[in-house]
Amino acid sequence: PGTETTSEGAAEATTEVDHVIVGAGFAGLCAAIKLAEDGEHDFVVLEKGGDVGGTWRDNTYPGAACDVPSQLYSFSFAPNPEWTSSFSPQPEIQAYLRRVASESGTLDRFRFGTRVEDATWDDEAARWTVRTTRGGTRETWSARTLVVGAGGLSEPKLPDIEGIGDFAGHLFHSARWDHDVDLAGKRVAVIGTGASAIQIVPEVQKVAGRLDVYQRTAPWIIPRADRTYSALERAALRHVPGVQRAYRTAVYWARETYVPAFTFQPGIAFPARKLAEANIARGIRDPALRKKVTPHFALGCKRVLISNTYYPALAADNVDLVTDRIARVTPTSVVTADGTEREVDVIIVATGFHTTDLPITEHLVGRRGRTLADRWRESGMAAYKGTTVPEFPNLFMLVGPNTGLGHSSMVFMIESQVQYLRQALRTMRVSSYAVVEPREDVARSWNDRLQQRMKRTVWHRGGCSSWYLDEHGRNTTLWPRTTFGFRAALRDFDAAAYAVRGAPAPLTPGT
Ligand code: N01
Repeated sequence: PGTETTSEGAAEATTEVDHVIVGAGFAGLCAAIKLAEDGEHDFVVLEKGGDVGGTWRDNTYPGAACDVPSQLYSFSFAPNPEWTSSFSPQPEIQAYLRRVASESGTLDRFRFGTRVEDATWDDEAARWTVRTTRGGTRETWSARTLVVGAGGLSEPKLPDIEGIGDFAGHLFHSARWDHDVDLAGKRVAVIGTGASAIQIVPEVQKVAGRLDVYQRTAPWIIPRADRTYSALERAALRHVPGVQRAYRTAVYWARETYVPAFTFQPGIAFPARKLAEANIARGIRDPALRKKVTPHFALGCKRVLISNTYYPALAADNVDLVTDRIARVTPTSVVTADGTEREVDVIIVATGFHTTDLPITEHLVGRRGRTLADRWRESGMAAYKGTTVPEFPNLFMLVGPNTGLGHSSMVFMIESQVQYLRQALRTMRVSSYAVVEPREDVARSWNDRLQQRMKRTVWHRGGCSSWYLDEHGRNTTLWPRTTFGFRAALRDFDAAAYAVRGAPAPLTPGT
């Protein structure tokens, strides 16, 4: 795509395109498909991995599956009659994304194996300069708009534990599973008890000789209402018009009822708490172990997890749930604060992701010459409508600040943001704007209102710490209202909230 130009004195060619999209997960793929649909064909998708899929390409751990119902976890414009169960396993989601990408006819604009080194706004040219490396080759792209769909849960966070770097056995993060390591009969440690760990533990328990699960905070876990679709159901989903949409709509509205229950009136979460307590009682007989896994914070404060197999796995003979703090790791063992040393062959760190300190923001340089990370270090992670940021013209962040969900599908949020992007591009085209940048005052009041609302939520008041909160205790990751509220807010591009600029004056010949 684009035009290749080599500017005088520049070391490498610059390819000009209208739009650069970063990332080929749900977000980047959605943006690519919708831009192409609007006739905006001059774009490139830069993806550091070798395939589409994002988080669903990277998280290949045993047991990986979605905890959002399948019918909701797909694009509204690309329903999937192939789902085999109500909660899809990772390979099905990855296959779905591959199919959607290949049928979209946009794959020729995807550059795999391409890492974005930095992206810098050139205010005079009103363009982003995006520098990349692909293998040993450097490439530079110049684009009017930059769409960042690099994911909010994509950069693994390793625990800061003394000696962990010296461990001589195998150690890997849940999102970078090492399939070459055979766990059969091994002594394995899993650090963490979040959404990833509770899917991993039952699978590892089946094969490991011994498994130590290191729990810092017990999570709330309700039963997983999963079931395989019957042949009749699958046939109906595939062939009877409207059935799939009816399933989707039913799940969607059921999920929206969680918003007031879990976020604003924790008391209403009482039945869910009872369900979670019954889940513990059903899975574990030993009163001491039951006590260890019973959480001490309001349900909903951290992500509510779903599993039918985690508690029975913890109760198995070859598993130990360790609640003492990890003091250090030696080349052969994990040592806890009480002085106990447990020898292990493999350590699996299921310790989550960089969420409020997204690494890509260190490499996005805005109009004032500072990085987005620097801006956010000063003001906290914040964007206007979760998508655009003052000082960073023509930048659209998909899955940006305060767009995460605890209750429903991120695909819905992504589609809402892509709708906003499309409307922005239409407005720019019709009104001949070269630059749109959200106004500081408008962005501030959007975020002030959001944070005011946040104070009433269980995420602030539920007595837990979680990746939802930044170091100042502000929730800068989740959306505190209904998803249809978000969609309504992003339906149209509100140009009045933006400082806009026309096309740059053509350069005087000879300059
Ligand atoms: O990560 P997490 P995750 N020493 O951050 C513990 C999505 N997701 O990968 O609770 C010891 O939730 C930490 O302890 P604590 C979903 O949105 C979805 O599991 O902080 N322990 C916690 O137990 C999810 O929320 C799906 O005290 C340490 C765990 O590690 C998000 O991804 C599946 C530690 C980290 O939990 C992240 O989930 C998987 C340390 N130094 C993920 N540092 C599905 O759709 C951290 N921990 C199914």
